[in-house]
Amino acid sequence: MSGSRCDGVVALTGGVGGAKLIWGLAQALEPSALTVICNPGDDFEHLGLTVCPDFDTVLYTLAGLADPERGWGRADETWAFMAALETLGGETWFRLGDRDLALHVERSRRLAGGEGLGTIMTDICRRLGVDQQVLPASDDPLRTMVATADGELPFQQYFVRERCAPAVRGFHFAGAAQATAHPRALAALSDPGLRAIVICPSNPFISIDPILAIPGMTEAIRAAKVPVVAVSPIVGGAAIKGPAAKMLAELGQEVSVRTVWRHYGDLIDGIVMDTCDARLAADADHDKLAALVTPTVMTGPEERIGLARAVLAFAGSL
Ligand code: FO1
Repeated sequence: MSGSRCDGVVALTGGVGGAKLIWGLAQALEPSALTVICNPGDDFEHLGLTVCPDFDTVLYTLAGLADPERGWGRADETWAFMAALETLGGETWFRLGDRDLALHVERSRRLAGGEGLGTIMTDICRRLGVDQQVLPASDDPLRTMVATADGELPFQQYFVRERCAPAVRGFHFAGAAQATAHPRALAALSDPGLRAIVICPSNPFISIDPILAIPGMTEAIRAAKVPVVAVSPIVGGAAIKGPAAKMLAELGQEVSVRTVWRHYGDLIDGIVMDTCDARLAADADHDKLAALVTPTVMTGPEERIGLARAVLAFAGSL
């Protein structure tokens, strides 16, 4: 693949699971051929800083800095700031490691100076050696609000502080209607060299829907007229990581890859499901959707690259 900066593949992603596939795609493609659009819905303001968890997970993963156990933050982390904050009686339910804190302080300083989030993060990507184009879906704030049996909660309060305990009733993406899709994301989606759009194995309801809720984003994906393939985060009736399975059950949905492909509807041309869900491929066929049955659990680098290659070949075959 060659040509302009944005040709090749556009991938939509949330946090940990999506970032693993992004890493695999980054090994399989020229850096200039991959544009990543990150979920902004998990972002929030905390301790006076702008936190962008899904973007940062992709950034640290591509930079080789991510903590493999936690799934978020940096591997070479220390926690002196959090310990000092605790002594002062500060808020410690959401942890920012010392090195991660530097990213947050610098991002927030530049945002306060009037720079756009995408511009700041492109510069930070370059400084950390990430050559792929990684973009927030929008420079504007978009915040996922979770309707629960106990009332509405901002996403990180539901996810981290309440540990996903309250039963979920639905979601609201505050600011989505007013948000402008990032111009470079739209440019990548309309690039003549684009050959596939990949929806990573991220939670459709809370990681991908916030991106799709931004005016013009879904339209741009449809207008691209290239194969759109989604990789299921639900494997064998369970989520690989995170609260997706609990959430689907609370929303009264079947915990199955079928729910994933029906959620995306005619936006996608293909669904990638794990070998343990092979019996559902016939149902996808019945829904007039192409299905790829392949191992999707990314336990190590080989599996990430293998899945990336399989997804690209599948998209290329559609
Ligand atoms: N997740 C936690 O469970 N606890 C934390 O204290 C926490 C801190 C944190 C700091 C920076 C960051 O980028 C992510 C962080 N996460 C933490 C992960 C984050 O809340 C979620 O994993 C994502 O939002 C879901 O994709």
